[in-house]
Amino acid sequence: MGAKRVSGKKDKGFYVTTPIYYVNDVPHIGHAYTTIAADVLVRYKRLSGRSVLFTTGTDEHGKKIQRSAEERGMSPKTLADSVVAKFVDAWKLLDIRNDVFIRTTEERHTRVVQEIWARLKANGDIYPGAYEGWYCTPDESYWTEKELVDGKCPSCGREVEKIKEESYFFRLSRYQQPLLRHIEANDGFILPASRRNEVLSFVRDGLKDLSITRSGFEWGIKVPGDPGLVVYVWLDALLNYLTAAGFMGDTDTFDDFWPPDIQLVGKDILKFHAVYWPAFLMSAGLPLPKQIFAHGWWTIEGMKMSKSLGNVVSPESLVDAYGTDATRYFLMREVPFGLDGNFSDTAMQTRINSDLANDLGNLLSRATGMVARFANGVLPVAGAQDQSDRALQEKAAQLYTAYSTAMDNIEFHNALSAVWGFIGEANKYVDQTRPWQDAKAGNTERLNTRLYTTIEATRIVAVYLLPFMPDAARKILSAIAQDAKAEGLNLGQLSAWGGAVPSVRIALAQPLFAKKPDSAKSDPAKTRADLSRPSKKMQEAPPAQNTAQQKQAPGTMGIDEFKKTELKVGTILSAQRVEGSQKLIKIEVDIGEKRTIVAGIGRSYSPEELPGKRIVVVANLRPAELFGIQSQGMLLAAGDAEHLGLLTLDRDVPNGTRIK
Ligand code: ME8
Repeated sequence: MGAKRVSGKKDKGFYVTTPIYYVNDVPHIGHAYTTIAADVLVRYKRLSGRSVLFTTGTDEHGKKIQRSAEERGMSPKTLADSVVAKFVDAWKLLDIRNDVFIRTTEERHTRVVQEIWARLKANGDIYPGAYEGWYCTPDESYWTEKELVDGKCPSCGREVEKIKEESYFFRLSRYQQPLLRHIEANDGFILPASRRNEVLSFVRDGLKDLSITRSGFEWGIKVPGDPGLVVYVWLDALLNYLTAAGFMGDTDTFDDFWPPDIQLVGKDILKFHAVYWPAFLMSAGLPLPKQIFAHGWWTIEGMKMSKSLGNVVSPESLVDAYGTDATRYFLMREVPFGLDGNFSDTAMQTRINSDLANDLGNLLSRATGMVARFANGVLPVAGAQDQSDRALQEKAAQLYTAYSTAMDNIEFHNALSAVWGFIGEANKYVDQTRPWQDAKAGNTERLNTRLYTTIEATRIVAVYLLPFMPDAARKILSAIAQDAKAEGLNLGQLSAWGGAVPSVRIALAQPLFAKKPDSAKSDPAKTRADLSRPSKKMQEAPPAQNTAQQKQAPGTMGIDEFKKTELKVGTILSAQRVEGSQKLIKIEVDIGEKRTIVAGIGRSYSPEELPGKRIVVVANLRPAELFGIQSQGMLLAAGDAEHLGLLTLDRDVPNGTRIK
């Protein structure tokens, strides 16, 4: 695959890499994390008009892979081929748009490794010797006796092996000072700053020459002139970044993109990328990457992820339970990039319910629902703006700065939190300006401005979400009939206020993210099943009555009895009169799930003023049929039929919240 170019751009191409993953293991949430982060950054850069090269791939040589293949009774290449297919599938599932997938078993890579070997040698940096010390095969790394912790690998804690073999060494020691100078002179070379400090102290402690060959097994790239030895897998693997960029192959691409602008890695492999890799490049006379960013480590429900614990989370299971966009959103939002994080189904469900289904979902359903109801489904041209409209427009302008600054600083969580701040403002704008009142009073110009402003805010949100949730963002743009403009424009143009094209048809949007019921918190599979049918609890709830055990004063009840009534917070999505009845209004309400309720409020309220109202619903009443419509709950109101007041909330509490 060739790199995508944006014509007319004179900037150097922007080159982003992920590590290449070992093929002894199938893809999991950790691999997905780095690759999604790279994809988000790449989409942002493309949206900002940059020409980007994005590479990922697989690390297929070395003792560890050979051993894994032997254990499975297959050749290393057969193992690699089968695992590569899984990585390719996983990246497709997660909507990853890499330009290149590099495998270290490709012929083009062998040529690059041998060429770099020749350069290091010509520079006097390779010499023969013998290595005696410890080796951690799972990490493919050398350790001295002193470095071991309780006799185990200090990095991963697993068993190490004693090795003693003839090998070639790379004069790493020669690069200690140049490397120190480079790190000290370039603040942004290693990020976050805490990791940079770790590397600085590691380099200051002194660099020993590094063994760069292994003997006694076959599975690797042969050492030029000494075919009994294979190239140390980390030298082989790090050079993938050259091969993938077209070194010794597609020279135009290489000239456009080298050196990498940012190399994303997990903190586990920072030493290889921030010490060995720049030293190899210096020796080979090639420019160094501009930035190595080491992100944090994910645990699963508080535990280290491992096959032996059986808690490895695969991209497939995440996408199955939560969908691609919600998975991408969660991983980028939950934890500041650079810090460690913990995955739990509860945390994921909370994010989906409150951020996606509630905040974002409500904005979309209100924006589209109001146009559908108050403007016959045609987005009006905005009339004059007042203070509220201008304030929201100003917030959108501030969002551009906050979002781009966060993205440029690789603070994905901050970019998303800025977008959600704006979603909150847009929802508040609807609550406070109450467009339904203008509709009722016939204030058409003001109503038009409110409707346009709400749709415009929704459009701008979708634009900012394109890098994070590409599918959902496009669906939002399409639901508000603003997708035609999305292609070919950059972020600055797309996010400028006034971009929504008026006079297009808009219908009430379907929810993009379904709420996950609390009862299924620890069981994502159950969550999926439960979403498709009404809750069992609701169907089976017995009518409240006193039991013999509950001795109490007449006219009172115990707290347990009261608790049987499930009162929940909801937002009215839409409302219409029930044909043939003066009193009844059929409303659709979001109480964490969508319910239809037939309510006797038609003499006090018109359907137009109801959407967007936050109300209280009895959620566990047995469904009842009224005028041929099944009513799945009851809303709370006080007063007589002509002077009813709906119970509502004085603060923003998520839909579906239980009232206590
Ligand atoms: O190290 N949390 O490959 P690898 C966050 N082949 N990120 C995680 C993670 C976790 N729990 N687990 C894995 C290798 N990762 C070498 C790299 S590059 C020239 C050679 C991510 O399959 C993270 O990016 O062990 C980490 O650095 C990488 O997967 C390690 O993948």
